[in-house]
Amino acid sequence: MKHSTTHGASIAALVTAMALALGSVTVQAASTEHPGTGDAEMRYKGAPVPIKPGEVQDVVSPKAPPVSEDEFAHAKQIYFERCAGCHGVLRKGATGKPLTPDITQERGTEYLKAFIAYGSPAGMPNWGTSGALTEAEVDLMARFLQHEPPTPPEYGLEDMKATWKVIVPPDKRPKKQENNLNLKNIFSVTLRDSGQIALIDGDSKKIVDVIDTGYAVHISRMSASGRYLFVIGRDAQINLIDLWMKKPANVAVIKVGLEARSVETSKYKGYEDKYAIAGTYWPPQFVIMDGDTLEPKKIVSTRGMTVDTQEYHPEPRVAAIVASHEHPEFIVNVKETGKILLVNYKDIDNLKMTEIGAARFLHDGGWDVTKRYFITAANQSNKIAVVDSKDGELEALVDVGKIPHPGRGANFVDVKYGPVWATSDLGDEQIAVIGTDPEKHKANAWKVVRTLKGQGGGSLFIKTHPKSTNLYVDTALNPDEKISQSVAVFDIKDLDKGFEVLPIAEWADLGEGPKRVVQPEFNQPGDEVWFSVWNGKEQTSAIVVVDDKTRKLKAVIKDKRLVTPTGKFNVYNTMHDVY
Ligand code: DHE
Repeated sequence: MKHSTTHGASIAALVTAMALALGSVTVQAASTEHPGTGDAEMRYKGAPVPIKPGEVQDVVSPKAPPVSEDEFAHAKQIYFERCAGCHGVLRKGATGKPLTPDITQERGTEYLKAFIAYGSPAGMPNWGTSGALTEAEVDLMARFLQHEPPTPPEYGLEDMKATWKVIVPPDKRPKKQENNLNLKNIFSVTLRDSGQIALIDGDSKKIVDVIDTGYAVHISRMSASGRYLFVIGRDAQINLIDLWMKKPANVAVIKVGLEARSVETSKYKGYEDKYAIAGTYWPPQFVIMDGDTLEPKKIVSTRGMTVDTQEYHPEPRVAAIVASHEHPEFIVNVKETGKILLVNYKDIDNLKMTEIGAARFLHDGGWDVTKRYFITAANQSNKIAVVDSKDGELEALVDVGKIPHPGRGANFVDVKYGPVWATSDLGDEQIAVIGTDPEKHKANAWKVVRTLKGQGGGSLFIKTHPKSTNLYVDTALNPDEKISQSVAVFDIKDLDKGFEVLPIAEWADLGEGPKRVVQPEFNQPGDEVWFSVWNGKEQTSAIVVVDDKTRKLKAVIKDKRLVTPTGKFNVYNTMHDVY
């Protein structure tokens, strides 16, 4: 995108004034495309929302400037593609500022036009001067934003059931594993832009199968027994894949909303494979389903009051969900309200829920090594929340660097401080190492015992394995190609030594493209670590396998079918929460 050099002094002053008026957000390494917003954050949050403009109901506000029917349709499209990821579908504000009509009507059309066109140092992209929106579109958006936000439809049991399909009923499925695969070492690989997953054999590194799933697949999770694989797309489609079949395939499918990111299955003793749960971004709710058919059983809304100001939020999205090992419970992160719900599935008709107040913008997280404590990022609050899943209470809120983003985090034993869990950050180069053993290392528990310095900001995932002495940190969204295309590896036995850089994308030898290196994932024996080299849809991507002991290249998996690989989920490690 080009940058305009024609900012008039008066416009610049206006933009600065507007930035102050609308409040300010944390400023990281400023992007050249979008002044004020870190490149990494822009790339991460700016993804289109998969809600179709035709699905939402228009609400015209008499006090707002006129917008024709055609214009409304166009504005909705732009809003869902460009704005909703940050400002929220209902414009109540998420990582971007609130844009409800009470605020926008007061500002008026000219003010909003300048804001949209030029952006702000507080984080708003310069949609007009970058050429992303035309002058007419900027004018349209300035008028559109003064109307009530169009509301996408709700999505209840009937809607879910209308999409639900049991392709192979449980009684027609195999009674035992009917293939010769070493299932424990299979990887389910997200093929983000082809709406598929690839099953890759960790032993032979061969693609076993490519299976159609939802749009822009996000994550895979395993049932407790290791038989069923659950895959969820951004479009809230869940695919249930039976790994016991001669050729693993979809056995059930359902759409649980309009937009989603998380799925999990019951893991408590006696409930293995019994239930599944999925959380949606829209509508803001979660649904408990049968584990072997995906039949939706119970839907619970997450709308409610925020943890701090205790104001109503109409759109608190469901982020990470984990299955408790201490009780028959799911642990559900509610992003905008900053609450963590312990949802007891023992009796779903008389559902018991414990609401734990943590901090706003809960995102991703994972278990400590004992699987008693759930450790999760409240990313825009720059905090890590710790939940004691045994006693059902908040154990600690720990201050860390800018926008922590652990994935599921990394557990290891620090030579000086005992058992620890670590997260890297999206917004800076820090890696926070947090003590996790309140029994034998009480003084260190839930404190940042060390802060390591990685290659830079833009980190999404960090990983190690109980058998490894290496800690891998990606920097997939760093604006510097050298950094986004490589990973840092620390020696757990000597963290003070600093890191070594592994040039993963260079090893893949792919030719053109962004080639972001993302999400380290170990194989089942814990002697190899796999990285995705995430290229454009039309470009060649790959998976690079590194020998963990020697840190040397072991294999490059290249195949026409590997379109935009991102997340990789080893069956055994995902089943047993090993990370
Ligand atoms: Fe993710 C996990 C949400 C962008 C790859 N992502 C998650 C989880 C959430 C989430 C809530 C935790 C699920 C759980 O544990 O139950 N991700 C979001 C977003 O809202 C966001 C910021 C924007 C969007 O439009 O989706 C987003 N995520 C991305 C990407 O751009 C990534 C890098 C590439 C991609 O595939 O889209 C990406 N997210 C991942 C991966 C995980 C994930 C690989 C699982 C990591 C793990 O090890 O468990």
